[in-house]
Amino acid sequence: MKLSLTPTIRVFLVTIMLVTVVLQPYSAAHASAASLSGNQTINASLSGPSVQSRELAVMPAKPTPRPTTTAVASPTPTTVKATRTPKQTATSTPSPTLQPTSTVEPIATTTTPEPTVVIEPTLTPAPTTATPAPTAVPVAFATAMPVDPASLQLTSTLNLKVNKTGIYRVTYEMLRDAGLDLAGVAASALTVINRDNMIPIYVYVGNQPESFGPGGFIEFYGEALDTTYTDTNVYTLQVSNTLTSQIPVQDARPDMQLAAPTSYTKTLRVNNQNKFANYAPGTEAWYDTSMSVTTASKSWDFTFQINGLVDAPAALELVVWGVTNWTANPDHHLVVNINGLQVTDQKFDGLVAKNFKIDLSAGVLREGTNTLQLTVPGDLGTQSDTIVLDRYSITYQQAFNAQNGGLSFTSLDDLFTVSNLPGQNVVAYGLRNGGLVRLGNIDVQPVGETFTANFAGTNQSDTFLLATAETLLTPVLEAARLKADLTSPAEYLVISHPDFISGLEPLVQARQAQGLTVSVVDVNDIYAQYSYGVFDAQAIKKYIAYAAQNLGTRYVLLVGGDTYDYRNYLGYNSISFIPSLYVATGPGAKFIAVDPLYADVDGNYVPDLAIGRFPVRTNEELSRLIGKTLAYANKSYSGTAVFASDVIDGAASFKNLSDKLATGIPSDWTVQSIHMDDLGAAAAKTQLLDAMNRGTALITYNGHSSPSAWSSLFTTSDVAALTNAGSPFVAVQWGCWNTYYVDPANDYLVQKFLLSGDNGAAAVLGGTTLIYFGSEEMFGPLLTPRLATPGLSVGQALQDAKAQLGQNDPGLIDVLLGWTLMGDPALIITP
Ligand SMILES: [Ca+2]
Ligand SMILES: [Ca+2]
Ligand SMILES: [Ca+2]
Repeated sequence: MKLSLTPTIRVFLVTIMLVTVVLQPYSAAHASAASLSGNQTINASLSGPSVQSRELAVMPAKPTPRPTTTAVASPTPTTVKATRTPKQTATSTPSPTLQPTSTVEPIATTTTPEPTVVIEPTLTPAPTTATPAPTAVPVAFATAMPVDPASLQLTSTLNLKVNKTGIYRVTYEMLRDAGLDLAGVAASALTVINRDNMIPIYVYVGNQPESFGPGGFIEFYGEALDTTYTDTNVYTLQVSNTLTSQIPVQDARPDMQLAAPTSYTKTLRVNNQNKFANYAPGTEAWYDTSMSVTTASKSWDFTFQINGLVDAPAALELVVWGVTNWTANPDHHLVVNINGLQVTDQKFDGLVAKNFKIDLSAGVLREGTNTLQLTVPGDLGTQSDTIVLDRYSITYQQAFNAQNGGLSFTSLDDLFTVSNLPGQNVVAYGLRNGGLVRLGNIDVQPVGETFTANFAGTNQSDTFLLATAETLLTPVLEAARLKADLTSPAEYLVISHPDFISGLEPLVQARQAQGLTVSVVDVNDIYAQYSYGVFDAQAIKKYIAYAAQNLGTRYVLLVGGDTYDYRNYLGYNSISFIPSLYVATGPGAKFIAVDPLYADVDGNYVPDLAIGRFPVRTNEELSRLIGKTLAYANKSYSGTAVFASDVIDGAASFKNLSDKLATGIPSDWTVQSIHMDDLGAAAAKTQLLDAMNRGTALITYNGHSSPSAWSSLFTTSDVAALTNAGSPFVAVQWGCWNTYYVDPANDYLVQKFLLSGDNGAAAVLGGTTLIYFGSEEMFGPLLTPRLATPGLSVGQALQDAKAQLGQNDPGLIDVLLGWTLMGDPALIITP
């Protein structure tokens, strides 16, 4: 069986070992003791089953195990480097090499992130008797309205952070304990703001009827986010001079002569985010389970619970990805059973996301535990069949019985009866087109040990949210940030996680001494002003665009490491100090971290500023990297370069490309060529290590690579043996994945070169994705001479080379965005 490839694209495969890696106790470098900022609250309650085995991000590369790892060999193909003509087409996908090849069993970290302030709710009796007198006629639903900034008293502000959607209650006492005592404030002056809109709130003033105080509370409808970066939305409580948006109370006194419906249509959604796949063909990179067979059928069971099933026709929606991509069509065969009954049999082709909607007859679903079984028969004659379960949902008829203290449903009727409520203080809201009413005069009756609530519907299809007062959601309270001045001139703009700001001083002084205006900005101030306090990489992009247009910014340095596991699905507690933007760089690389996109101000995928990152996680790492950056400026070995290359691979001669790039170096430099084709692996490695150790300004490599190795020439474990302390080099890596920096559990070449000691590199350039040989043939000759140009910074050299490349080849996203700088963009290779 041959891989499906278009004639213009050649993909080189090598066989690597499947390694089962047992990590050492979680590296301090990843789960640093550094405090989590308020914007990086980690959701401790992960939904779904705990992750038993964890895979690395799918990378067509060979991970290098840490020193104490044990490896279990099993051959698996993987893509290391592809050659192609410069223009990509969407039809080539180097699968089945996309299949995950490694599993990582992390040792649980003992580092527990500092929690943000969580205020335990004070149980407050619900105002079932204190509800304002009901009106007999329906009231208008209250909706959000733009806020008038002049009406706000900014001295009294508190952030209310929510990560679930529903009705929230925050009490006077919780606010007081968080530092905001609102005793005596008129209810009408309390304002909750989200994204520059006043949202409607319900205020119960408490024991004194005149103004807010003890026993009082505020209720609001909080909506969680669901982005790559966070589930946490930020609302701000402020005191306003003008009347604010109050939620009206609707008389919901039930007419018990009417008949209440017995069920509503419920959709149970199961989206376990167990593993990350950067090749994912769907809309997001996280999936539930990868299912792979060769020629023998295999089945996977997924169980889900239904409590309160009303037997009726139902539906299953299944989102799966075809992964393997052979010349055969179809590549995939999937049989779906529910509770032992086959409900569909599907065949499909290629690397693709499929959304199957399957009707289920009455009787298929059961009360209690149900089993979705997915079977991959492996009977298509292909070498293997890999299908990924991304998510599924079940839509069925559900009785009106509360679970976990409440119930939310959408239905149309004039009377509703909700049973199984754990308390008698029932709070209920109606939601229509984003507008809210609070329901008054609900009839609550004890039934055995639980309670049943009866209330009038509206005969419109409204959403109702019921909960007992004790089970209402509680926001996390946090002092709102004062507005920082982010308008200082910043030719050299540093965007830093707060942990590292004080440690940046030596670098700031050095750049100021060059005559650059320097501004160091706390990334949390950027979130506060550009994303309403929400943790979002887009805020950083917006601010950089502002700085480019208004602050004279030419250089951007991001200070802080990153992880692709922003929402801690894997439970490693890895921290994103500065998040990354993600983009598709090719047909098999869909979710790729790319800092250069931050520097693209006009949206054409060509960077407009010089940008680099210090991927540090501790102040010790920052200190080392600044030390090397400044030492490199004073190096005694300027004008020295090494051009090393991998063995030839078919039509891809890395030696030839290396020699071609070396012609871009000025003739007064000392250039050493180290070609594996000429020397063999062992001698080449010896010469390379010698060159690194004696002090060489520029070390370039051409060839197959991974996050942890340059072919067999150099690996992460070789860095520790380098003896070039005080004589760092700049590494320029032509190959795939060698600059990958967002793994949540492993340090790779980037971190080893830059951060592990006083040896290694002062800056690293290369790919964070699968890079095409043809792209590098175009880009390499543009970049190399610029790196050697006297006085031209490495960041400027990259920007200029990409600008020139983009004029003729704007589609080469793999290098325009996937080729990055880890280090100071103002670093100069040749003074
Ligand atoms: Ca998913
Ligand atoms: Ca196929
Ligand atoms: Ca641009």
